[in-house]
Amino acid sequence: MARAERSEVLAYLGLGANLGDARATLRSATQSIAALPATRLVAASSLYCTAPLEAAGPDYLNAVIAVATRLNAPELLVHLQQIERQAGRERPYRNAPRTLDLDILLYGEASISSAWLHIPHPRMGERAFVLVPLAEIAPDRVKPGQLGAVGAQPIERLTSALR
Ligand code: A4P
Ligand code: MG
Repeated sequence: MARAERSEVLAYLGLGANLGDARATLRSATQSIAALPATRLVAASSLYCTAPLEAAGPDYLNAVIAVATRLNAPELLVHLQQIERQAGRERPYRNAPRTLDLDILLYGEASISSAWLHIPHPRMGERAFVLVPLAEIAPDRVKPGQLGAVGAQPIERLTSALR
């Protein structure tokens, strides 16, 4: 179907960074995402400082944003990976510190499992750095009990805004 004929889908994106000026990178990435074709920014969580989970290196800054988009999920992923590359993202090993990580957490109600795209993001339900900012902007997308289950993971809401 041609993009203009598609209806908008509400997608939730996880943003993370723990190298370089993470705050500036997340703000700039949010602006770049808002400027993607057929896409508009609907909501942005606060910025959160989080301890690395299953990873080494400095603390992360994390946030979640909501976009309404006519891009399909693979198209959205290609654009997000381009924004990651523009931020200097390198992938030396799994869960390596990174200048920018952009994950599609949810794409409407879609359930997708392909070689290179899994939606909902398979690990989102185990992670305070996803669930806490997601609950801030979309409490209905967090299942009862999930927040309690990740309550021991260190996460601090920052007073400065993402945008
Ligand atoms: N891919 C599959 N599904 C998706 C999706 N829904 N969104 C594929 C985005 N990409 C998806 O991703 C590897 C491949 O996953 C991509 O090529 C894409 O085809 P990547 O970004 O290159 O690698 P990654 O970031 O190491 O993988 P991933 O899955 O994003 O890692 P995780 O599991 O999200 O963990 N601790 C704190 N405090 N904060 C963090 O942000 N992040 C991680 C990364 C670990 N610990 C952290 C944080
Ligand atoms: Mg990623």
